[in-house]
Amino acid sequence: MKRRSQTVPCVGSRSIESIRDDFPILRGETGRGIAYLDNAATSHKPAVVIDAVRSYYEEANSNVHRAVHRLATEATRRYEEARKKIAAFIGAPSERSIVFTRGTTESINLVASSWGGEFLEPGDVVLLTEMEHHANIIPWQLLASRTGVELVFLPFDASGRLELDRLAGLWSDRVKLVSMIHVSNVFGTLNDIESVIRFAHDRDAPVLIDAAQSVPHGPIDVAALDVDFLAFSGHKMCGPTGIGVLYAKEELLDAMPPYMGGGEMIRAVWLDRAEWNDIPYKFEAGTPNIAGAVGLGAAVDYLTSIGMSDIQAYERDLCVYAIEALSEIEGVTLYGPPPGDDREAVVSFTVDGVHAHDAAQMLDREGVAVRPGHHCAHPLTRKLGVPATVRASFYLYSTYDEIDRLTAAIEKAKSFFI
Ligand code: C6P
Repeated sequence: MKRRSQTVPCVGSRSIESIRDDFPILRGETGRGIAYLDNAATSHKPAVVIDAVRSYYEEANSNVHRAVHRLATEATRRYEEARKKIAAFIGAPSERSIVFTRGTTESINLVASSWGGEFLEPGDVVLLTEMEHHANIIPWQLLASRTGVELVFLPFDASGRLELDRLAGLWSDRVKLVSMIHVSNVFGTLNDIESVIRFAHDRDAPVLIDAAQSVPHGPIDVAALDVDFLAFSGHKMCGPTGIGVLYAKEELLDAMPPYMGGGEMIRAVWLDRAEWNDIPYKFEAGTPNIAGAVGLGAAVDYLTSIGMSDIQAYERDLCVYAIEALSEIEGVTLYGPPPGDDREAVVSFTVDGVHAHDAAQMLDREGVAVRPGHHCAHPLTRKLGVPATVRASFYLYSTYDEIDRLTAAIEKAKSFFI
């Protein structure tokens, strides 16, 4: 019998059963039939989020910041209310620092294109790591090919941890920005961004954090971190798809040129020139994803009501249980650090003699949803020397029973293929 740290699993004061009841997809046939362990790809949505989106369309549908009629006023109120909630959720000193984007990918592209395009020169260096998601590689490659900026990569070691002791050796006064992942979407490693931010700031370089896999799963305080840019996605934290956030220090946003042009981002336009709107609107050209922002505001309320520290603690318990259970299966190789304070609940593994895609297909037949592949982190999996891994990732509604279903399904897949 494997260890379960709680007999009646709870997140804070809420039982998992009652939390699962908050999510319509988990209540019915789908929820009972499918052990959804693909939360790093996207999370399920609680009824309060679905209701907030529906209520917006049913009671307040209109465009924002434009008309004076009462629907437009109400739509604007809900949209801006969501911005305030998100600022409070991440400890931002002001909602002026919160730019709504489509997600982490767009947030990083915005910084690379606008800040990078304006402030970086040929020969300047952007320091990344080898465990980045493509969303934090490609925008910089595109910038490098346009401007002659160079990219330098901090390596990770065999345990899936960054080799932070090599940071000083890779540093030069040409490094003008560090852009790095907070929690690896393949290894689950929780990187020590506090040290990196201190190190970079001591050398006058700002830091961008890809927080796609951290903001949904634990507390974060951008002011305490003194981070310069932080990017995350709504859909991984109980919010709708197509909405995300770029947090940036106000002085950086003020100094940056617009990323896209169009309505909303201007104060005045002449035929030959224009003046930009204040931040954050300067970066929100066109009609925004109003319903998405409202839904994300509701998601933030929901997560806050459960408690981010409690969510993190519960997920870490699940992670310990999953890693223990998986490591008992012969032929399973696990990647990433052992459970601990620098490890979140994303577990990647391979099964000897079974391709990750075949394993994931077999698991699906058993009602277990995982993700196989390179997880949009090609350089990482290439360095591991595997074409693909199977990844199980957890959230606040995941259960020990789902992990038992995962291990049973792996045993079945092994007996089918080997
Ligand atoms: N990772 C995964 O299955 P978007 O697609 O913009 O919402 O998020 C991109 C992104 C950026 N950084 C990290 C660390 C991520 O994990 C992701 C999304 C998903 O791992 C889909 S590829």
